[in-house]
Amino acid sequence: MNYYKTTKPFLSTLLLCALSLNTSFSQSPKSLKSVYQEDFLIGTALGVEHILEKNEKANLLIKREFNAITPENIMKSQLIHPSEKSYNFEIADKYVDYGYKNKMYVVGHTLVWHSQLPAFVGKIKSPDSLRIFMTEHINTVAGRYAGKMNSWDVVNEALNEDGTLRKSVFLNLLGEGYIKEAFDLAAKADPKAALYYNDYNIEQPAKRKGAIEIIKKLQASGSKIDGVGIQGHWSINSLNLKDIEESIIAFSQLGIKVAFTELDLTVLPNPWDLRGADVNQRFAEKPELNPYKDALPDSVQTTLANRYADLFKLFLKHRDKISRVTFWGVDDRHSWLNGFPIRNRTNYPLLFDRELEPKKAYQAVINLKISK
Ligand code: 9MR
Repeated sequence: MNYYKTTKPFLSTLLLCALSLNTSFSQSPKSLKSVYQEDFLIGTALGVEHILEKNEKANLLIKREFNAITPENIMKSQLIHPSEKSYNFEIADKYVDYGYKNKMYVVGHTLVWHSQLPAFVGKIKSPDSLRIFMTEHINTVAGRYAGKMNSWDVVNEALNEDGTLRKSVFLNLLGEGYIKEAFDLAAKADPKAALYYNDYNIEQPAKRKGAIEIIKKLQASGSKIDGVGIQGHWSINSLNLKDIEESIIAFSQLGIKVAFTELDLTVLPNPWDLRGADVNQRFAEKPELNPYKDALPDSVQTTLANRYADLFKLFLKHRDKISRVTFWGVDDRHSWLNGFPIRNRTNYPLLFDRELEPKKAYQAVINLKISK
């Protein structure tokens, strides 16, 4: 007797049952990238372990759920350009190959950022030397991946909270024209990549105004800018949908795309009303500030799911203006929010848990598309 013939109907029925239940990740027929296919790209930030495909479960998850990737750290100048004449392209090359091989939208992060600079830049005191660094850096890094990189975060976090320009080494030595210089260098080094200005809290009115000024000045001077990245490091307790919606509209009225480039929602208390992602802000560890050390209570799990559903409803409403929504990490274990702004906490900001299983928030985001 033919085993395949006799067992096939039974197996198909079993499979159909499993698919219709749709409760477990391994059986789920849907994925984030497939349900949002007509709306916008769905991305994730990759660490070295993901790029090197160290964990098979994570690797399968990334390939199944996401169609865009951002390197969480390895393209920052401190790592990719550690000393004046030396570059470290090993992992960055693998990152770009990973995206290319898996037909993903590949983002470069980031060319000009005041943070995570190589030590030698800290010693630079003259505008000429800094200009040489910035020019060589952009030419070499963006030039190397030209034609393979879909998009670059050209300038990252150039603004203060009040919308004025941050007094970074770039502003101090080169003046505000450094932003235009950076965009023009990037456009020349990689004419095909979409060029973005990326920052946190720019959905908030004062900082948004600063971002709009940057974008308008670039446009008025004939520079290429294709989009703005609202990072999206937010909290389940203070998500401001009104600010976010007004920003999507205001930025897209400038004729550019809006991306949510580093989305995560902290569930932990922030008694100092700290918002955003200034990596220099750190606070002391205290047990009461780490309330979900062992597990996340169901009620908070539900709040997280509801907040993600609220956000994605808004994103869908403005799908014509949004190019991409990228989560800042693959799963809760991987998230930078376990160590910021207080070290050694247990946070739960993403859609996949520490075992790489989908959370209620994942299902909430998927359901927005399949329950219609
Ligand atoms: O998630 C990143 C973390 O691992 C790094 O230690 C940190 C400093 O380089 O940067 C984090 O990513 C930041 C991103 O590059 C820019 N926006 C804020 C992000 C969170 O700090």
